[in-house]
Amino acid sequence: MIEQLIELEKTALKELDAVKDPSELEKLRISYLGKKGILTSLMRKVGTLPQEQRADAGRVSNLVKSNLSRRIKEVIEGIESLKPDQSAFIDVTLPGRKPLRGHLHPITLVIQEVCQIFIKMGFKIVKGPNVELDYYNFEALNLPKDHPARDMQDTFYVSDNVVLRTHTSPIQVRTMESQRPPVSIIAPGKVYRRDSDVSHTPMFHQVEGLLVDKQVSLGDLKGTLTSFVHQMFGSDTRIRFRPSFFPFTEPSAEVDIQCVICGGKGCRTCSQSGWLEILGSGMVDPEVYRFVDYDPELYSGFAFGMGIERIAMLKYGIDDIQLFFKNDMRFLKQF
Ligand code: 2NL
Repeated sequence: MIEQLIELEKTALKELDAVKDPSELEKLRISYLGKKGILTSLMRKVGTLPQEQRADAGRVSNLVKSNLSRRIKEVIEGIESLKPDQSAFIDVTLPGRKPLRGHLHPITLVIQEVCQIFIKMGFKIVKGPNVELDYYNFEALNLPKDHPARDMQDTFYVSDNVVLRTHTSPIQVRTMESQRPPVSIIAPGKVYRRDSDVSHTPMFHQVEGLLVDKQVSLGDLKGTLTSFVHQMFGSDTRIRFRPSFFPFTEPSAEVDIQCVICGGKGCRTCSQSGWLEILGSGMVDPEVYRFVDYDPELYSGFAFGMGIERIAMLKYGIDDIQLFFKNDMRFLKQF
């Protein structure tokens, strides 16, 4: 019996030394010290031994049991003391964490797309200040101080003579002021109007264009804008020029495209008309040339302007302008 116990202790200690994780250790503990464990069974037999062997066998078996229990406790502590260390190991074979990749805002994407079409036609991109002199925003565009189109309602005034630009036209006035024709420029950027409801935001984006040279005609305007519309909305998009009025162009025309939602049949988006207005345009009013010192007898030109949010909504079938300004990733992620 005693030899058996000593042998058992030897094997158990050896096995305990080889244990690597807590579940393996628990299995080993049960196999020796559990209710049906090897040591437990052996200890039960101590009582059946002859009187003279019983005391020694009892003492040795208790010793083996306490040795094994102590060793098991040590092994547990050993495994646990390894844990914090393990976090310091880096498995270099694991795949790396995918970095979150952002992308451009849909409005930026549409501005870039519009600009790219005009760049291919030879236009140059020009930028200008968002805070603008009244002179460049209104006066030089044939909008004198008492003109109804510069209604206080619509303009953010910084001071008497300074405004947040209500369109990007002042960029073009500044360009004409600083260079002689030929001029062919595209002016993209933020514009500001005191307007805020379901379909208006106080800041939105515009792209305007201007081309001035000798002998520029309404035909050039029509050809340029038709080409733009066909590249932007598809070459089979029907288009119409509808007479209109702007203080800085004469004659003026608004450009409509066949409704992209219903294909011209009439729906809610196009108010049953089958047409959607996408931009305003016209031949630059000779009055504007006076302010930039161009000779209206020598030069003529066309200009146009479009709201980018509107273009983006029509192109992508978005029915709520507020979505562009909420920064909801579920919306933005789609572009
Ligand atoms: C619209 C209409 C337009 C222009 C903008 C312009 C600029 C200069 C001279 C003459 Cl410097 N015109 N710009 C002309 C016609 C229409 O915009 O509906 N914009 C959203």
